[in-house]
Amino acid sequence: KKENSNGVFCDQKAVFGADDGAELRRESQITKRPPSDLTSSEELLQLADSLGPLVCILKTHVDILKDYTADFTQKLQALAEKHNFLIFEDRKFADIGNTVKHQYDGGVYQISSWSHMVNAHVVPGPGVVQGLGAIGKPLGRGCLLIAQMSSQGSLATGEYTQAALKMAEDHSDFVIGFICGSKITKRPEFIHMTPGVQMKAGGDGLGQQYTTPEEVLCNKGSDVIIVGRGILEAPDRRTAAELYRKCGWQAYTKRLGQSG
Ligand code: UP6
Repeated sequence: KKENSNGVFCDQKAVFGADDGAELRRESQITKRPPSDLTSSEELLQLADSLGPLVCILKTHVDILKDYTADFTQKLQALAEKHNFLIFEDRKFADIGNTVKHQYDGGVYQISSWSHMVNAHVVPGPGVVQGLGAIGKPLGRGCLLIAQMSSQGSLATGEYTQAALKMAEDHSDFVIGFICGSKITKRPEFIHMTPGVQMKAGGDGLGQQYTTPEEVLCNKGSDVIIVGRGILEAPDRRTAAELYRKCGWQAYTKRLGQSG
């Protein structure tokens, strides 16, 4: 188990950590690196190899790759093995059970064959989890339910979030946790993973809202931070990933200290 098992992800992107974000912010003011959307398989594989030792999970959006081939997922699996991280395809399934079964298992990407975990919206009702589970359970895969979203004006709040929790409890043989902004249940079998994380709170002009690792892991009680552009747009992605990893771990252990 890695030190950062509470920690930082990649989003076709990557993961990092530091004592505080000041150094990174200073650097990014000096070096204006053009943002990369990581639509190249080769670049993503290079990033996975470089940041693999620093992340517990690598989150992908396979459908934005412009040059996807089945070879890519084989190489990604080999890197996951080499660096001991899990693969999470952020597909956000949201259809009836029968359709998501096909989307998960078939098509061009055959996601169930290489991604250790996927996620789903709960808006269709329990059929979405049952459909995904029919494919994923025999393969030992896991599913995260989207209980809350980081974007401004999200409708996934209140009763909707509670319905996601209930759906998870009813399908705990396949649902392993939540995408959420804060801890929504004390049940230890569910993991909480939070996107919308950067060293400085703010937004991206398209509705994304950022919170800091300290706030997410220490104050909001989440277990894992999901970091995309905080790493991808940094002047040095490895340094940034290490910064997030370290900050995340410190915030997590601080919370454990407080609760213990
Ligand atoms: N994501 C969110 N918010 C959610 C759910 N998922 O941002 O509520 C995903 C996005 C993106 C990543 O699809 O892949 O997390 C966040 O990237 P960023 O750090 O570059 O904003």
